[in-house]
Amino acid sequence: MEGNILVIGSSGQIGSELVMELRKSYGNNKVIASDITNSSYEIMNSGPFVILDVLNKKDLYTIVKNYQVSEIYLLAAILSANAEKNIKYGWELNMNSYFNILELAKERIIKKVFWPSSIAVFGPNSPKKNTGQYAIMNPTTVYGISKLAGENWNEYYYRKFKVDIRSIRYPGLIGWKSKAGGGTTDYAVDIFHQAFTSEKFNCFLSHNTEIPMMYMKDAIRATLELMSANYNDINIRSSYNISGFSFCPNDIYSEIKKYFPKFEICYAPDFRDDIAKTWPDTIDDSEAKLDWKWKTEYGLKETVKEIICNLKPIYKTIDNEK
Ligand code: NAD
Ligand code: AKB
Repeated sequence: MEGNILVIGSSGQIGSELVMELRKSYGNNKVIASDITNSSYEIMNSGPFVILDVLNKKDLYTIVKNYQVSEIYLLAAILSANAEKNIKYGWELNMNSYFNILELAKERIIKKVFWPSSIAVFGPNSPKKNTGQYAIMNPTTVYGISKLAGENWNEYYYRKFKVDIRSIRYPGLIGWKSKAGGGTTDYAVDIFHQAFTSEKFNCFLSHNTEIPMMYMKDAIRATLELMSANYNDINIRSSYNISGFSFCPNDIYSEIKKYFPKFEICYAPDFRDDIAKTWPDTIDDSEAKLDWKWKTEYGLKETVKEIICNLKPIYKTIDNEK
């Protein structure tokens, strides 16, 4: 690769894992991590890291120029539940940040863009089962509206300015490297930490609210595969559906309970349950399979096992330090 890669939002759930995988593939010094807050020790000590507010266009242009950036992964955003609490800022961050990047690409200062969309683009009128790539999309949240608008801008900038934009509609992602906050699907991340630290988990979704989800490792692999796919194989520029596995809170709780027999759950559904109920139960990802040979590897059982395995030594060290 001629230039370098800039990841914006490297301290978040996806950024924490994506930066390290990109550094493995392209070399530590070729991947510049950035966020408004410090990233993990691992990220900050294995390659370049800069503090960057993506809404500050001048700083963004300076960093792109100084580090000879040719590819940007834009991960900075406010997730669904938090955006509902501050709709103006939700729109401003999720949209204006993206225009700053799209303009850089239009001016040919950068060559390639990754921008993540979400299953939040779907809404109450979308089919619930096997929701297809081109299903009706009528999102009810400011987050979903911003993602759908972003998808339309992807198409526009690709068609009008030939910008090489690639995008995935991620399902809810479950990782173990960073804690979650601000999303509707975040309960499925938090439940693991509660299993280690407390005997009870208060779930903000109903026991039977089903949502499409995916293990973070699969999501990172999908991102790298899409970004390295041949230009001519990418037939969808808005954003690709991808599917992992679907479950409701009771399913993941039952799987975790196998490892923590005393672990209890109680349900107190709030506004996030209303949001989740407008999203699909399951996703059809035929186009991703066809165009860039996408294939999920992890199911619920394997995900739970691997996350518990990874968190065990971390919580053991914390316990020993107490
Ligand atoms: P996150 O909330 O964990 O991380 C976002 C990061 O952006 C944070 O580290 C935050 O400090 C940073 N940030 C916020 N404002 C910023 C600014 N002005 N400038 C620079 N950085 C800023 O989010 P995530 O889960 O890592 O998600 C990343 C992207 O993927 C988002 O666009 C999100 O909508 C999308 N996505 C995530 C999921 C999921 O389940 N995690 C699912 C679908 C789509
Ligand atoms: C959220 O819950 O907001 C995200 C998403 C599915 O986009 N995890």
